[in-house]
Amino acid sequence: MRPDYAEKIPNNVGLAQDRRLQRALESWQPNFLSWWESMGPALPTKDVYLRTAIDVRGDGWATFGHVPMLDYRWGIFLADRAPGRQIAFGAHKGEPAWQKVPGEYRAELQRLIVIQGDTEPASVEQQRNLGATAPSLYDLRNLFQVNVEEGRHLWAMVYLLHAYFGREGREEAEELLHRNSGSEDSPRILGAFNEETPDWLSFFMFTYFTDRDGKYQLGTLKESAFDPLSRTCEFMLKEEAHHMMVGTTGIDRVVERTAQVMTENDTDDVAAHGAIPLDVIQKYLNFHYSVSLDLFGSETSTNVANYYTAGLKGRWLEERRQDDHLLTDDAVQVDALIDAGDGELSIAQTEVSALVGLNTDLRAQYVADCAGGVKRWNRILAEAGLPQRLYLPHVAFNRHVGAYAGIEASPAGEILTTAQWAARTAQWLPTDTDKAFVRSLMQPVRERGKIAAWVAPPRGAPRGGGINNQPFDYDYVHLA
Ligand code: BYC
Repeated sequence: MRPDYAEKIPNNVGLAQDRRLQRALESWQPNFLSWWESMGPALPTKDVYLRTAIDVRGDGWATFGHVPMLDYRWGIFLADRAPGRQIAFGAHKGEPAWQKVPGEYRAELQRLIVIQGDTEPASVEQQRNLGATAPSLYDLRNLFQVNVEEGRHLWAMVYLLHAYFGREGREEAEELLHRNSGSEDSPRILGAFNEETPDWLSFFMFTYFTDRDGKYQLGTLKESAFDPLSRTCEFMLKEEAHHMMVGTTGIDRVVERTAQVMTENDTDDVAAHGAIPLDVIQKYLNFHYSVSLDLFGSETSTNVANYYTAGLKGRWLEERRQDDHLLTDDAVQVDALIDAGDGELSIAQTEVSALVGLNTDLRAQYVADCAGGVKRWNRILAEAGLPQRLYLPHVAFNRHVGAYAGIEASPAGEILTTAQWAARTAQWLPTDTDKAFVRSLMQPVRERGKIAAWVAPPRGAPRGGGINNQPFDYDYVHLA
């Protein structure tokens, strides 16, 4: 299906042929726009150099131009249908993928789509005030690109709810605009999406660690037997790559600037020179990594086993796995807290059925990917001739979901008493002083080609290094 871009809601799902659905979505649209105005980016702008998806093929998914943000064409785009697609795993393996929702899986599928949908507007809300302190117009533009695409990802889930889940789906779509990040009365569903993103170091950490959970969760939903969900997630993943880039290169640039100031001044204490000390970067990393690990659920989960067996949620790169894709006879080792019998708890592993261990399987892929970032940042330190290194804390550190939720552990993985934790937590997690210091550095820079002192410009600046082959000093954002 070729996209219809002339319509009120751009789409490649043939919305014009389904008047009822079209009317329902068109009546949700003004609610979305008023949510965007009240909860989306707070900084007033005239227009922003944005990528808009107008097609899923060729270059159509990345059409660049200056657009007023409220006129951004949020649309519904599914990747092309793979003719004859078969279910790749679980009890329905080998059967044709579903074009409709089977009655027996309706509740579970709806829940997965609602949880996914809930994270998208949550992240926009968390990032609402960052525009005021952007370190450059280039970064400001990237923030807004991430925001509009998270808005589009909300549309993607709302389309599924409206098109396939009837009245309940429409009610859930309304709720997605009513819950709010950090709200006392109606918070967002998952923990990490109720945390604050008050500064740009947090933003880069969030787009590195939390968006990366999104990448892996979308990867498992792309395997879904429910074909419209699979095709939606496939296209979302394409856009998600830019969000990963913002996080990865954002932290690169913070580390690079810190390393530069350390070597120029022959000191670790770069705060006095307007850069972010490595130990503060490590504390932010510790926080965002541990909070994002919580997003994978418990190490063992009957929910995930049921999702897999039913064909609703697969594994990362399911079709490349060399096994029976049923997993009924397999076992895996998962992290656990073991009581040796003397009341002494220890961090160890235990064997469970592969099906109930699937959250651990996905988390393991994620952890390996995160280690790639740390390697990059350590290469930057090594190239600057510095001996210090960043690291990923132990999976038991600062956890609120899963096997280690009930204990305190150090980043090295030693179990601590409550008193030991209280005495040392300030060494490992950002303190109010750290946060206030980082916030004090966040002075906006709004001149073309200029950048704040705490972060390096992107590689290739000022002539290159920008978006869509534009230079770093391009006029990415026109402020109001
Ligand atoms: N916070 O059986 P368990 C993204 C609940 S990010 C609060 O271990 P399960 C994005 C859980 O719901 C990706 N509650 O969990 C990134 C369950 O409740 P019920 C978002 C939590 O079900 C950046 C109970 O605890 N997408 O796209 O195996 C920017 C027992 O849990 C949490 C998805 O997550 C938590 N952290 O797995 C923008 C995919 N963790 O059922 C976007 C859809 C667990 O007993 N979601 N609980 O009432 C899922 O696949 C699963 O629901 C989860 C949890 C992986 C989240």
